[in-house]
Amino acid sequence: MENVEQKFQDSVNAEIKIEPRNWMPEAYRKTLIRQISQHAHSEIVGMLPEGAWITRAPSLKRKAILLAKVQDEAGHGLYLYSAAETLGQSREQMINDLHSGKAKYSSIFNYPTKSWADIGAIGWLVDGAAILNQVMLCRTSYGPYARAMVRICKEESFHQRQGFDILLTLANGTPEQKIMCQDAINRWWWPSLMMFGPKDSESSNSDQSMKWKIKRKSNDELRQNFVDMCVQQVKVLGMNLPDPDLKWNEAKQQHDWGEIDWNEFWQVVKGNGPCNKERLEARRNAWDNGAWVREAAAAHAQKQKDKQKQQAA
Ligand code: BYC
Repeated sequence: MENVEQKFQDSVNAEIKIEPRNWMPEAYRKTLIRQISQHAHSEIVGMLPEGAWITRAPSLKRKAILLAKVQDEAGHGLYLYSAAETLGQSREQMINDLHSGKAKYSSIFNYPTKSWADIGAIGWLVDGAAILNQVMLCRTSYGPYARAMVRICKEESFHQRQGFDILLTLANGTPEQKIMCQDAINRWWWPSLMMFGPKDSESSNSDQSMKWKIKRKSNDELRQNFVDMCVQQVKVLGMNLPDPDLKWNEAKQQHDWGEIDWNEFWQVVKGNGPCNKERLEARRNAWDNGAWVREAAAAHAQKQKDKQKQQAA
């Protein structure tokens, strides 16, 4: 046993991708199923806050772009569920775990989208945070997850730019539009920092995930990269980040920033955020209302199979 485990770790250390047919420690399989399925759930639940603005987008062009973006998120969810299935977890089990509240999804999607500017802030900040985290995952040690992330990252880059473009338009607009823009940045800034997960010192999975090269950069490292990036980009918007403690640290060559409200983060993760109940209810309803589609697809597949059998006979 020790031998196979050592061989596995040697492959990981040598940057050889682990594939579904390869031996892997049970705990590696489990942590991947946990992370990939939670990632998939985040993509699917993440369609809801933005989906709420498809009917209210300010122009036909903005509506078409938003529609495409939300459809992209559905696609990301599907690639990720497929990647998790290669580890032996059924799609049904993953969905059940989401609906029962057993599986987590990103805390960020439990906040409401109150104005059109929120769609810009989600694109710029939420997709921006997601990209930093996901670019690292393109090199994650499990082959199917890494390959899914390559395509996802390309699409996320477009998402981030469309969000920034929405905010830039508002930032150059009327006084009311400028206020809307700043208000959305104020509300989405801190929850975006929370997306990277707890501080490294509180991150229960990080040590092992770094050893297995599932994670390549720690939660705090990525959060730092994000803050440094946003400080530059917000200048282009002519807006402010809502943190009086944000300042350049010459010695570190990085920015320092204020304390995240970790109590809020854990409350949201535990199901007590502003929209947790609404989000899960929407997902459960979508699943129930889509039952006839799944039944029809299964009946069609069976019919095709029977036809092929008849032809072969
Ligand atoms: N929210 O030990 P840690 C998108 C949990 S979607 C909720 O650091 P890990 C998009 C964590 O699961 C992008 N829970 O964990 C879609 C763990 O609990 P469990 C979503 C969180 O896994 C639509 C516990 O806290 N991205 O881009 O090493 C529209 C301790 O944490 C959160 C991904 O899913 C959180 N924010 O690191 C627009 C990326 N943070 O599971 C955009 C893939 C932590 O032990 N995931 N927890 O019960 C990852 O990279 C890692 O799982 C994380 C956390 C960095 C998130």
